[in-house]
Amino acid sequence: MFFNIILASPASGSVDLGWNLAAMLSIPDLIKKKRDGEKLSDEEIKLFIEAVTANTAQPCQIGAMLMAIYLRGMESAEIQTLTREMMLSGDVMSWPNEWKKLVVDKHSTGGVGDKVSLVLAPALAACRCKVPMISGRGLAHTGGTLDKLESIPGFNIQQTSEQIVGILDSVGCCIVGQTERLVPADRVMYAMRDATSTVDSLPLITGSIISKKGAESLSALVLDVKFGRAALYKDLQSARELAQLLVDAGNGLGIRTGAALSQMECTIGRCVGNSLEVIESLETLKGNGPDDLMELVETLGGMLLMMTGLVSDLSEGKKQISDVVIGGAALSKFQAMMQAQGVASETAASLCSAHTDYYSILRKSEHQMELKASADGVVQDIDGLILAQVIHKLGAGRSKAGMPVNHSVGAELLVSLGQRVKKGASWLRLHYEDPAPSQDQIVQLQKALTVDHSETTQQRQSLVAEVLLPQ
Ligand code: IUR
Repeated sequence: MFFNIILASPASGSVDLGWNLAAMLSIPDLIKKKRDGEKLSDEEIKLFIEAVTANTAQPCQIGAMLMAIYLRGMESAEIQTLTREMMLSGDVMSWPNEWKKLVVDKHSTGGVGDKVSLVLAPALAACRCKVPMISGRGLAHTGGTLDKLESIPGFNIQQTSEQIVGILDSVGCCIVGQTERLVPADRVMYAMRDATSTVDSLPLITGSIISKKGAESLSALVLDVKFGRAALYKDLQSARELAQLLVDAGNGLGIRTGAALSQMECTIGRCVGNSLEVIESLETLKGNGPDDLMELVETLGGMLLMMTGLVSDLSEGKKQISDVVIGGAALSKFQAMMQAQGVASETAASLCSAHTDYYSILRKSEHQMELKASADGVVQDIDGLILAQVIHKLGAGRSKAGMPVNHSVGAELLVSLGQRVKKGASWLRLHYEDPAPSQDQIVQLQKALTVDHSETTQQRQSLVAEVLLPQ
């Protein structure tokens, strides 16, 4: 089966802005207007995004406008227009009619040990959804889904639009990198945000994230907005504010959009690091997943099933997702997706078999080291930010775009929150190569574990604090 994929709506064509506006407005005028705290009109935002895309705006002008937006903010109508114009700066995908209600995706604002996509995409495909998941690489201390998948030999994250349609038709899900032609305005603006200290601007984050989801022509989108010490936003209130903006912008583009606010203090699951997270994802797809990871997968998946109308309430949606994971249907989809994205069929089959020797396929680090608990007691806290920062420096992450990562570097938690431990018991297995961890890094890691002398063990807290669903 072959489909017409792209509805090209590039911004390169000339746009009729009306003679008076086009004649009167220049980029410095627009910058001045925003600099002085005024609202930009739809035409003015369109003009600016077109100039960014066509490369007619100078880098200093783009930087100045980004800073003006950062300092002055944008009203909800401006954010809506910014998002739409960014989306229209490149290709917008289109899907066969019969998929119209079923095309879904998820976006997370970045976590530690966040391997949700690897389980969620095939689980949704097993529930009849079409999931063209466009993912990213690691940012700062947070890992990237594409880096994780590339630890599987042969996995090709670069697929053309035609190939994406083919994989969705035959398998139902794919996890790929952004293509060159999708939202080119974001590519320019994102790089400049990094260089101008304007990354953490709510309107710019919203435009960047939702424009890319809009270009996927989704029917439904769920956002996993994290809060806590290892998240972009540290407190629930600011995460809620971002979530509401993202939900409004998504719904404004006609995508049924919901959000979950989830805690990001420790790690999601027990493993952090690329190959280790692939192993934990495969174990989850074989029914042996940690409770916190399953909770996120079920909640985000259940919300999407509800938003597509495939189920009528959230609990039914969560149950369907849980059933396809526990029953193995999601694992079969993951195997088929690996094969469709370039992994040899024997490799994909072996990774998905019941008793896999994972390290016969995935690279194991040359060295492992176990860290020991320094006191008897109950595990009260494990600081996910410290774990992420140390393994990032040991090579699991990159300090500059384009640098390679060491897929074998990572950490495995050997204890859970609320568990009783004995002094001297191993609590963390560190996987490393070159560089080896310094004494200072070991001291840092030891500070990540808090054990106290209370007698009682505590129940695991739910990760999902709140859910926002469209009306
Ligand atoms: N991811 C994006 O796609 N855009 C952003 O602005 C951020 C993360 I922050």
